[in-house]
Amino acid sequence: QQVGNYTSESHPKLTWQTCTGGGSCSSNSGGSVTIDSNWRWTHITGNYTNCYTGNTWNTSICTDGATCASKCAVEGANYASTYGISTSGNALTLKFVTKGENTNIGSRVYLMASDTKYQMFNVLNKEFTFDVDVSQLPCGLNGALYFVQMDEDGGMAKNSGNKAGAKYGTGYCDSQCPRDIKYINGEANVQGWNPSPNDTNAGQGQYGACCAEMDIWEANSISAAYTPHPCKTTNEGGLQRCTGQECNTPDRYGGLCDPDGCDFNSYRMGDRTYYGKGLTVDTSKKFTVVTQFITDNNSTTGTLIEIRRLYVQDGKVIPNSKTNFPGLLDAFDSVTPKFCDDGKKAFGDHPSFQNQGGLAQMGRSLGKGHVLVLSIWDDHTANMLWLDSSYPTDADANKPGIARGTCATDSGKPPDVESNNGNSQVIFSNIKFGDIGSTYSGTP
Ligand code: IDC
Repeated sequence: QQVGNYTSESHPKLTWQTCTGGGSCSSNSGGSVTIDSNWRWTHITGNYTNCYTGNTWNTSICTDGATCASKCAVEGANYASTYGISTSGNALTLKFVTKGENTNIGSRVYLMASDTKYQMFNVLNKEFTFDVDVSQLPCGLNGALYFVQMDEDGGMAKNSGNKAGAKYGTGYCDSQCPRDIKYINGEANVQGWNPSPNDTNAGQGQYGACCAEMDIWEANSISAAYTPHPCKTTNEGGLQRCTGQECNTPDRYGGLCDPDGCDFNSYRMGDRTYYGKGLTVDTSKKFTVVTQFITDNNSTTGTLIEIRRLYVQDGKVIPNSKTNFPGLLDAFDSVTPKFCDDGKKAFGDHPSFQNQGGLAQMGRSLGKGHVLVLSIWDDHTANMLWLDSSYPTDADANKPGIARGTCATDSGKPPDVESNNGNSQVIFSNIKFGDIGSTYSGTP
């Protein structure tokens, strides 16, 4: 995985703030974002021949993973014109479909501390806050802000085959153990690569990239969820390259990570008038999302025992919704071990979260340091119905846990949203990180 030199890589700047107890915040003006390596043009070093086109590898160059990585480079990116990514001050806009030389669908970017290093966060006993505008995100789309346990340098130090590093957005992993990653551990994922039958830009190789994931925000204008996903990979959830069953497939629950997570989605948890256009958290306009990571001893090295959520909109603090299934589930308004245990039981969900070590294991992972990911995507596997509709679609929608939002069960198909909702976008702004209570204000 070499570096191409046809387009110089210039990361869009994004400022964000660090806050302390008294509520005073200081700007990190050195922040920027980089786009994930998978979206980049990859071609023979010093030559315009593609190593990968559409959803297939050029197997005459890429005879095996190591050879491919030694011959092929990833290019610098034209952020706005190719990928629909732009920044202004503390705001990042991600557009859904961008028609440039090719048609680009969605994107995934990482916050950087310098030109070559990701910004690392330890959120334990801290608070993470941002503003979001989801008003232009319809059914089937997901504007996501989350943390994954990637390496600070993208894995460059560990893998001699990776010459591109964090600067070029390498080293991604998450709790789905994705197998669509083109380079993992400095090798191309060319062995066993199958072009996707329903995605002209993606495929799956024999390897996947597993690591723990903390979804602070997966949302559109209809539904939202926050979800810890622990893993039993090396280093309490760090990147581990998987093969076969390790990658959560064919048995979704027999792999190295928890693919479901313990999700808090207000609609799914029984409050159907809380989140949406014109509702308590009004998604027709911008609002602030606050997430607090509480440990048992109120220190950054304690055990994670609770993930709390609140919102601020128009100067008003809005407490999180409460779970509402009388006789079935106590009223919870945050993610705790008891919420996860009782909720999974009440809904009859698989206890993969518990089997992978639960909230404590998620906390051990977060304590190792995570990278911040911001993305916009559509869902070629489940049409985002797990977020905004009734899912599984053949289950009784009146059964607690099935309904997650008001989108139709036939909505969210990528060909539909890509042709009808191409202008969709998400705007993330005003990121603040700091002591609990220091990153927001408002009237009760
Ligand atoms: C969700 C995950 C999400 C992931 C999605 C698709 O939380 O991060 O992108 O799956 O793989 C289910 C579904 C399962 C859901 C989960 C939470 O089978 O796909 O996980 N859940 O909605 N049934 C009950 C809960």
